[in-house]
Amino acid sequence: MNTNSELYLKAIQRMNELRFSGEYHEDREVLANKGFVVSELKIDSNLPLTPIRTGFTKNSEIPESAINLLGYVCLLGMYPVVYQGENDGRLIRHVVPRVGLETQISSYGSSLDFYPHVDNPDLRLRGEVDFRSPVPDTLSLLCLRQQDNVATSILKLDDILDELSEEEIKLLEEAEFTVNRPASFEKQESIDKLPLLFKGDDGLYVSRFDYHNVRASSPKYDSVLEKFKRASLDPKKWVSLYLKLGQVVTFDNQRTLHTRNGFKPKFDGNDRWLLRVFGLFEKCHDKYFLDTSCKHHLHTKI
Ligand SMILES: O=C(O)CCC(=O)C(=O)O
Ligand SMILES: [Fe+2]
Repeated sequence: MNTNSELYLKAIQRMNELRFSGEYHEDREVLANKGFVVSELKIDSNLPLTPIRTGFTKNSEIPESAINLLGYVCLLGMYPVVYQGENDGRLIRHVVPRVGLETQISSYGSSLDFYPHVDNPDLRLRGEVDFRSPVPDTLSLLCLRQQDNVATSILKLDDILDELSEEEIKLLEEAEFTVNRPASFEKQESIDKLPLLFKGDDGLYVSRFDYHNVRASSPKYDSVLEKFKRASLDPKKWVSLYLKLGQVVTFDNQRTLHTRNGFKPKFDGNDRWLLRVFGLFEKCHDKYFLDTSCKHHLHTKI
């Protein structure tokens, strides 16, 4: 059995223990209503040093944290996944400042602001119909170590759309935008002719906005994209979370945007360290898995 499947089995067991603790009863509803939810999980008391060079620590070195996070994601009703070309196929991503990647705009970067974005925005949004794998429905970030003044901020998509006219929203629904694959992917590619917004059958919008990685295909769409970008930087729309040790935030990746401000890494092994897991509201069809040996690893063909 591969590492992801082993971890998932343990997580399912842990999910039941967490459920019967009664602590997390309302979390699923809060996530659905607010777009994000913050909770607390038990983490390992003896943590190894933050992996600033490799960006990787074995699950066996952080067993409580890894299993509690996965168990909690399952408790929220999510199916954990990872994407081809990212994170070596492992479900848990270590969000740490890595030596040499200070200026990278990714979960391994540090010194630059990571502006509002949706993770993996080049894939298929909820409700869209095509062959691509689904954009993650949720992200969960569990804090193992924190540094002063580093916030993960969440913005609601609807708060941005409130500032746009109907005509402007229509322009963003047209397939006239190019999305670059984020820096965390091994291969840098881009995909053309995508809409930035999609309206679901429930009347709610989802987005693939990524401040650093989208551009308009022609000048006709430039000004609305600029307006969206400006609105996304309005601090009044941001809920800034200074996650404490053991706190976990889960947010709807398509109905919100998230950001992280720049910070100075210490590179002494006590640097900021979050664990990240992507979730889908439903397990997807086998055809999206890279191969049948791991039913968590999605292909990212575009
Ligand atoms: O470091 C954070 O708080 C967020 C990082 C992030 O955007 C990500 O890992 O997708
Ligand atoms: Fe992100």
